[in-house]
Amino acid sequence: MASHFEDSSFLTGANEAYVTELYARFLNDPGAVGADWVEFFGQLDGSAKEFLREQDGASWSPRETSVLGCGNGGMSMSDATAGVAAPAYSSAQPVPAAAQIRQATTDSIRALMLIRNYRVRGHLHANLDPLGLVEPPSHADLEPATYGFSEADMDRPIFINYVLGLETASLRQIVRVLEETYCGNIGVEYMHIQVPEEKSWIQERIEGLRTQGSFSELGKRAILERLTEAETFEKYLDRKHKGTKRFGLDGGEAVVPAIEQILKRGTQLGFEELLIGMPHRGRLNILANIMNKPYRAIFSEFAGNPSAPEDSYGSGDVKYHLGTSSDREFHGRTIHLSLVANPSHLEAVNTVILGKVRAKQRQRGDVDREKVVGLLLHGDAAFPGQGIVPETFDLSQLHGYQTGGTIHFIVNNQIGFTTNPSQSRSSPYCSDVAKMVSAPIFHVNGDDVEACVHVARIATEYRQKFKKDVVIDLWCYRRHGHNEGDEPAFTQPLMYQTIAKHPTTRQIYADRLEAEGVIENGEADRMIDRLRKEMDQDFEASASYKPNKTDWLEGKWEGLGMATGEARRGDTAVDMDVLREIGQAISVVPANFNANSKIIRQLETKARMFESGQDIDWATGEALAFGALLVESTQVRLSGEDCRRGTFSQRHAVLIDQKTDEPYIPLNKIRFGQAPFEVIDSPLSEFGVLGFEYGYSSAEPHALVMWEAQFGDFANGAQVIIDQFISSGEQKWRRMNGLVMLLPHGYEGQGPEHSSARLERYLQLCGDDNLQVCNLTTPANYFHALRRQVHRNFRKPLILMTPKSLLRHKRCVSRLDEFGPGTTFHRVLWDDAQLTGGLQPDKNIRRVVLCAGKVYFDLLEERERRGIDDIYLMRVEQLYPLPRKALLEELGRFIKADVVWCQEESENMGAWTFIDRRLENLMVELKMPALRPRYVGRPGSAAPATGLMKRHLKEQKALVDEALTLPAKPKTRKVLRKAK
Ligand SMILES: Cc1ncc(C[n+]2csc(CCOP(=O)(O)OP(=O)(O)O)c2C)c(N)n1
Repeated sequence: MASHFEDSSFLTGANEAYVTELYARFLNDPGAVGADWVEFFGQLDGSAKEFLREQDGASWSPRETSVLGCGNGGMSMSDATAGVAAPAYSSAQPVPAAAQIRQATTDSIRALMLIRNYRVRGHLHANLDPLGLVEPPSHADLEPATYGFSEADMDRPIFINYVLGLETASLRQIVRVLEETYCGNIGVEYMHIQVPEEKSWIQERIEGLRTQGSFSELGKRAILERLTEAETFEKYLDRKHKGTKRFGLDGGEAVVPAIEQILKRGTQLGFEELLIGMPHRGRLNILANIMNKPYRAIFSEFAGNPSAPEDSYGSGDVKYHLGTSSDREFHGRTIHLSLVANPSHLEAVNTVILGKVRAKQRQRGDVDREKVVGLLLHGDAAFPGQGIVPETFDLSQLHGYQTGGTIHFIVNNQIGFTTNPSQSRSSPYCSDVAKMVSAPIFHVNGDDVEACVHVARIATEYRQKFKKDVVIDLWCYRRHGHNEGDEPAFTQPLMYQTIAKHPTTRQIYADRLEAEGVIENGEADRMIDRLRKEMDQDFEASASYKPNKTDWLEGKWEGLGMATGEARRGDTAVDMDVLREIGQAISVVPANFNANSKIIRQLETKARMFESGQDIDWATGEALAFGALLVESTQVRLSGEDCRRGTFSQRHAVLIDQKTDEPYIPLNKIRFGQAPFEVIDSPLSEFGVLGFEYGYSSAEPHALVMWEAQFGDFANGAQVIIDQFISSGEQKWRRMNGLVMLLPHGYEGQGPEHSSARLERYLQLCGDDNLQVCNLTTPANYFHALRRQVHRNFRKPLILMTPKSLLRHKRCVSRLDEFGPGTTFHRVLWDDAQLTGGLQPDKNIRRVVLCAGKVYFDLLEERERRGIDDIYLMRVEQLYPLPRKALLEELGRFIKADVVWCQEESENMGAWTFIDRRLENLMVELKMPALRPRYVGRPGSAAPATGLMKRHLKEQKALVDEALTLPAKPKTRKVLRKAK
């Protein structure tokens, strides 16, 4: 292979002298050379000077006229390597060091370059694939010839100044150490890390032990035992339930001892709680052998029995999605483990775990984020394939979301269902996406279980020391098909021929320990026999096994219960003096705070609201809800894109000093001892952030946790979290959740993409009392809706269509006393005009127009403009659960009226298809002659709204007009007779 040095090298000919001299200059004055040379030469530092001085007794000093020319200290490496700037060496000048110094120096430099490149790329030559099917690629940077070394040079001593622990060594020796360290069964990627301290920490850990773990005999036996448990469990299930789906770990058994190491080392380093998110692969094995779920419980589920008591509520879920928790003890310290339930959607659980970790860190006062830690297991196809993975990394170091680093563990079985790696990613490694946060990555051969345990230990220590994400990429294989009923030879015949002949990881390790004399002949088989007996006993016991409890209302959830009753108002009113106290906090800034002039005007307007007790707008109603919870010691957390200011510049929860950029958060200044208000501008992510807040909320039922979409339609980027967690989690996993989703919604001529939060989608998900879906019209009702989230003894997700133009609508306001004593949330709002005499009595009302949200104000204003007094506007503030009783009562007042459902959304969208039959049922029950509601709104359409303002206005006018236009009154008989 041609070396770069032969054609464009900067270490041959004149450039050799040039670099030699550059090095000498550096020794004399590091500032005299460019920064990249400094870094490079840094590795030769003080001792190298001595080395030079020792040569022939020469005391070297820089020449006045040198090969570098004058004042060329800033020469960069690339200048030199490009060969553009290096002046020719003048042989007429005296060379201060003899040719041998030059030789020795260039040898050192070239050897160091080789060493550096092994650190960067040695992993490419590592022996990672247990099946030996993946040929490590050859790479020129790892060939001595590339640096101008020939075979003849291999045994010449080279000074390398204790790099790799060697002072002077032959190249042959150096390469051997490098191969051992970087190209064994572990391949480490860490040279992309930007923080020198982290990089050198890993380097020391790797080079110190040459990437070999050192295990005591006891440790080795423990590893074998874990491995035996992992293998025997799968084999046992395979024997008892041949072909039944279990997504076995077979081929990746080393995962179990490696995780065991994370627990053990982690506990020593301060872990008190570990939250695990993982896919289906190997889940049952983790449940049994890491979480210590009794074998009998798992065997009972295999026999088709439920995982919870028979009479438990909910739909349940398949056994390889279920979560559990347990306590384990290591060295007298207890660690609480939670394996979180997850849906089939790979990787979707990632940020849910992060949110839970963050909430639990707060609960434990874990400010250093070292007691509660997240562990995420991944598949090699899912990790690069699913977009949630980079979103997860993106959250890892952000102030509002950081959890002190997640340990990522890729169970890299080199296949995804039937798809080969070459079809499932463009990157060389499945782990490459982790480089976006400069995470160190440990690739390891899953058949070298000690290497796996060793990297698990380094990864755990790295996480705990640097509080950052770290990745283990454990290369293994999948012994069976994607699930146990699948035939893998259909698609990967050669791979599976190799697998069929390949001994198990346990067998390989048992043989090794036997050869080492750690275990006796036959001892490994006895371990298996012992376990089989234990499993036989549990198998028998599983026939009568009855799960005796569900764990869903324990810990922080204690005291909460199932939702019952219809109105479920909660006690949400707040004393007037507390409201005023909050009002004061949110309408003034400290004297030394330089507020923006427009903000000052807004604050003055706010102050007037509280003085008059009138015209409380939406954002102020919201601030009152937050503030009242905070003074009641309830934590409030809101995150979403630009939500500190608010997409519509309405919230201003954080004010920025115009001279210093310092933030000021009024809601954190209500009173001493209040709970904290956390309001976070999220990264531009929906899936990841919504998952995070869902996770946070599921771990902390006593906080108000909210996610806000920039516009409601963007929430569809988080559809998996909505479908798989928010709407169905309680039924599938008996996990309640009180998350609030704030979704700006309303037809205001902003085009197809900013009008609809897709209300219809949420309504279609409603069933089993799983959600609350509201489209509110008053700040006071918004206030009560938010407060009731934490003021009742159950938790339900709240999906809120939130306003845009109504944020500044002069009629979308409430009085201060509507937040005060005696007030509550209303699921249906009646027509205020009737109270002020603007409407006929009930019996004369000819039409009831039911609606929700913003269209109410369009209808109200037009009705007033037209002076109509026999059309009643009834607002359905809560669409699900539909307030049946309240609607029966209210509609019952207008038996003879016709009923219109008016919406601004298209007929195939909005609430119509949801409410149509439900309203009809109510009307039938009330025996209303009109029998059915009539639809008034935009006709069905593909795009939610028009992009043309003129057309929007025309459409809006038409639907309001239709809703308010009554059929002509039937002519009386007398008139008819006259007409004849
Ligand atoms: C989001 C998503 N898409 C598709 C699937 C269907 N599916 C289940 S497992 C699997 C292959 C996963 O491969 P990998 O991540 O390598 O894990 P392995 O099963 O090999 O352990 C696929 C495509 C899924 N569960 N989730």
